[in-house]
Amino acid sequence: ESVFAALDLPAPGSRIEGVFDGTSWSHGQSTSSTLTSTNPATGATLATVTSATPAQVSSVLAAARTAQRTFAALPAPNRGAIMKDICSAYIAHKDALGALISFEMGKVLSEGRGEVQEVIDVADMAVGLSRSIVGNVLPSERPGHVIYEIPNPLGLVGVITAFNFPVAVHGWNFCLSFIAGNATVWKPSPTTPLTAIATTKLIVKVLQKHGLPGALVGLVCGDVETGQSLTRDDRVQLTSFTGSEKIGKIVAQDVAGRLGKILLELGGNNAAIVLDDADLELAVTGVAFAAVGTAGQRCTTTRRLLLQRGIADRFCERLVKFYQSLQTKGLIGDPTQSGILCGPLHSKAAVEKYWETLDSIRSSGGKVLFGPESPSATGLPTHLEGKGNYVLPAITMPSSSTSAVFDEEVFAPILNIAVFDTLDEAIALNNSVRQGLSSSLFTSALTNIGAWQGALGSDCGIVNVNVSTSGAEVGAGFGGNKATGWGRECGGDAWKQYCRWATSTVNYSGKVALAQGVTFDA
Ligand code: UN1
Repeated sequence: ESVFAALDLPAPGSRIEGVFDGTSWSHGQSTSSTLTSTNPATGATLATVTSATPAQVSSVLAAARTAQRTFAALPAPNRGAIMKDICSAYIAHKDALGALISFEMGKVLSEGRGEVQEVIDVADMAVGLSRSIVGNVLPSERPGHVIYEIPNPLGLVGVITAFNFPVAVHGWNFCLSFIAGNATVWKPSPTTPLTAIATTKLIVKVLQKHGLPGALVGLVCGDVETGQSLTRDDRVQLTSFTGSEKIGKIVAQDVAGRLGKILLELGGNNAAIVLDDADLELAVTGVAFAAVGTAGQRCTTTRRLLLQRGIADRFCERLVKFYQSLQTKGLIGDPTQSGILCGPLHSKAAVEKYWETLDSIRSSGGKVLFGPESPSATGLPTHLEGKGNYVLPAITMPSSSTSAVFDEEVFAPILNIAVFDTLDEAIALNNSVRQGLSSSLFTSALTNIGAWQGALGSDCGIVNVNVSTSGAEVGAGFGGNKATGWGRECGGDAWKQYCRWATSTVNYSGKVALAQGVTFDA
């Protein structure tokens, strides 16, 4: 209750409007279609939320477009000054918003707060960038000419986010897009609408304080129909989509069909490689955090563990011990209680997928090194039996390193192990899947690092050394290659995608001069 009140949300269990066009919530209409926000730890309904019809999406876009035209004229450093206040609003509400994420998504409290911190970091970076979104001045081959590359605002950015990072992924896009001079329209995951509503309200309050229209941050809660109304609309210049490969393909086709710009952040199927010479203690902790953290529901979760033969048995033993301690120390449980390391899965469907995956590993000749014996012997503490979407994190050894289970991203805490002999073999295994988001090499020999980072090394967007596949900071570009979608968000050059670049050649000479030595004299 107090978390809801701190975020200006009505009491738990209420019906809430999930459409915001800048002036009113729900645009004065009530739709019949609603979403349900459910607490994955208890199954309790947190809210029912109205979703946006295609007509409502269209009017939210129209309002955003009008608002953006005025906003674009505001100098970037002034946009940054507003972002500074938005950053302060995130800071002031870090605990409440972190707790709401924990209630609605199911991640543990420290990760919920960490997610808000990630937004604070990116907002902070955006404030700085607002004084340095830099263009280029290039030499012209023609005397008395100069070439400029100028970053202008793009216009409207559609941001479609997933349930697993219900605030951070929006923040990555919104903060950069905002200081670049754009309006955003956000379609959050249909299962985490409350977090999106609370976040939008926070931002709108700051905009209003500065006399800016709330329509700069439109919100359209909803499911597939709502999303497609956004992705198929020509007014949306850039569509940023985070989610599954399956839906990503549909979004990509919709956006390509109208020749729009797209930024895709799809599945990961991330491997950690541990070499014989690695610091095993460091590697065990790194692997365990990335495999069990967020109950295995990050795009960056370690799903494949590749062990060099010399340490394979020892490493498995240590890792199993760590997993056992989660059980014996009572670290699996209610995510909103402090000290818990592993909360429930977000949905019942994910729980089913978890059981199916363990079943298929066993029935294809693989072993479960740590995990439940069967759905009737879950290995969970008795107080969690039959409650929420809890599962015991599992470690498996599939029958072979080419087993089909290694090809798919299963959004659950299941870590599958393969053993290899040489680093080349490990890199080949790392690169053998469709996805290419994150990867880690644990080694103490400097000479291995070049092979890992270089031309014939890991083909992922994130290529870490002695650092987990998950838990990236915001300063560098974040994203993957291949079926992960090639997108880059957050730091690095990611901000450039939110700009409409103008290449402008200016002639100061008063004389006609053509490039490439072409003459055109009549
Ligand atoms: C995601 O799982 O969609 O690197 C994002 C990480 C976080 C972001 C994960 N900073 O694990």
